[in-house]
Amino acid sequence: MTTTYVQPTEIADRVTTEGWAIAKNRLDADEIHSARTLIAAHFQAGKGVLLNGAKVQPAAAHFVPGLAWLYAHPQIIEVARAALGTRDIAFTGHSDAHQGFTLGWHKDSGSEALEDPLCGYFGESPETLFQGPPEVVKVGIYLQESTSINCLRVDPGSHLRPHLQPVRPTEVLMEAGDVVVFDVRITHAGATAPYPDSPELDALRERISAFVTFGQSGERTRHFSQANMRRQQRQLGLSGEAVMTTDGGHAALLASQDVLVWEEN
Ligand SMILES: O=C(O)CCC(=O)C(=O)O
Repeated sequence: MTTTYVQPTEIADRVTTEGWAIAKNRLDADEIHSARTLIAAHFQAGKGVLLNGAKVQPAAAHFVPGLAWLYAHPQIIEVARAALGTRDIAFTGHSDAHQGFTLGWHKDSGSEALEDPLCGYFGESPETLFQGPPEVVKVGIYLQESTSINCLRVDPGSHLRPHLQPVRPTEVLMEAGDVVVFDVRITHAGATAPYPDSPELDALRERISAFVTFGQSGERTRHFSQANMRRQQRQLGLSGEAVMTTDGGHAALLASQDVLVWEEN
């Protein structure tokens, strides 16, 4: 299945029905270069955590020096607002940076398949969670061209069903500078790890991406945000206070664009 692009005005419709959409040309070449350089330098310095051989920085807006702007970029906020169909949005506190990351099919809402009957971060039953338009969306910023080897995969429509078995696996093929926005309930997967000495491994090691999650301001998003922040803190081995006192500057940038910042409340 091939990837299709949508106009900005179609983003809300597409995310509501299919669970995901691509927004073209949101970052310029200098911004992509800066973000790649800052994330690569951070991991090169031995920072972040190792996850299945990949380098991961949870709460990257706080912890990757100089990168806060990316998570509060006006174009990223515009895409989140378009997907959520409202200006009244909140930053959930989730911001990741990845290098060399691979991950199988999963949902960012948590799921029954992860032995969580209340579907993870929302604390709701599947009967209520997998209904209705998106309330929490993740923006994926891939800092290189996305190809069949290194791309995100999504299962369109799976934000409205609890099970994890993909029905229509679809490659998300993008240019650097495009961003993808998806409902956190959608079933998705990262790049697939090839066999040990595959020539594709080099491309995967150079795969650098960033993710940030916003929701409609409201109780469901707040619940997601609190549970998700607890997970980030566990990954970091930090207490809540330690995360909140490290200020990357993103909170001020977000607040200046009228985005609510839960972690400050
Ligand atoms: O690496 C990717 O393309 C996907 C990452 C992902 O699925 C996640 O962070 O939840």
